Amino acid sequence: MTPPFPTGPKCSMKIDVLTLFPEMFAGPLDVSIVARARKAGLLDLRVHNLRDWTHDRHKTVDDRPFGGGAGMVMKPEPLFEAVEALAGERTHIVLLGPAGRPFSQAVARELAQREHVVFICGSYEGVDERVREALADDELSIGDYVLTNGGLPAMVIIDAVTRLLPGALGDDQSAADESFSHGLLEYPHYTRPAEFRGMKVPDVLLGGHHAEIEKWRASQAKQRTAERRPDLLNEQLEQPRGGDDQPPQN
Ligand code: 4G0
Repeated sequence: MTPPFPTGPKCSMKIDVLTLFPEMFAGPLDVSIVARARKAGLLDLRVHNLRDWTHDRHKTVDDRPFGGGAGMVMKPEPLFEAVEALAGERTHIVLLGPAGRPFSQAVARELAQREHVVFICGSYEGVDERVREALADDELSIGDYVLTNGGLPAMVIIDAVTRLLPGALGDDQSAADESFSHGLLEYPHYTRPAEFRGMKVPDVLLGGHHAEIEKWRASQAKQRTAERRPDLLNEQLEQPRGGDDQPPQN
């Protein structure tokens, strides 16, 4: 799925995706901020069919597990050949799987610093362990649930990373991002009308007293986080936030 526009060397990030279902990727990555980042040359995203690196008539990508058991396992050969064709010296290779390191905003910031990332979207019951051992630099999970393949996790991560690329968001939007990077949930937002079906916008927001508004928003964010995600408050004490997390060395 190469983009219908030229992608030059001025791209700040290149992403290659290896998947058995490249059709999945049309849609989410062709709208909104990700589409705009691609058109602007900030992101060079290429989705590849793993079957392009098979050699047999049936384009075989999986096989029965040694030792027996249900399900199929993805063969190492197509994955190794694909990665060897796509990767350079400075490529970061990420496997998507439920046993991976938990994905988070901090991990998104980490990935956004890379110049080239290859995502391997596993399917079936998993991939041959030698892919994890000798090919992948990292394994990521988007949450504690099992999906039919790694395509949706790859798209989730690409979305989260793309909006962090310099120039991907408008000035209004990048300012709005800051509250989450402080590690709290967002404060409540309102727009016109000031009263809708009997529901009123809090008076403090209508007064135009900037310092009062900031105080109210901070207290709302803290209260909301305490009620809904007390774990985030603990995390703030244990490891103070900041966009300066260091990426692990390959
Ligand atoms: C089982 C990621 C299933 C093993 C992928 C991949 C959920 C997630 C799959 C693998 C996935 C997640 C070892 C690559 C594919 N499901 N939670 N399904 N391996 O991020």
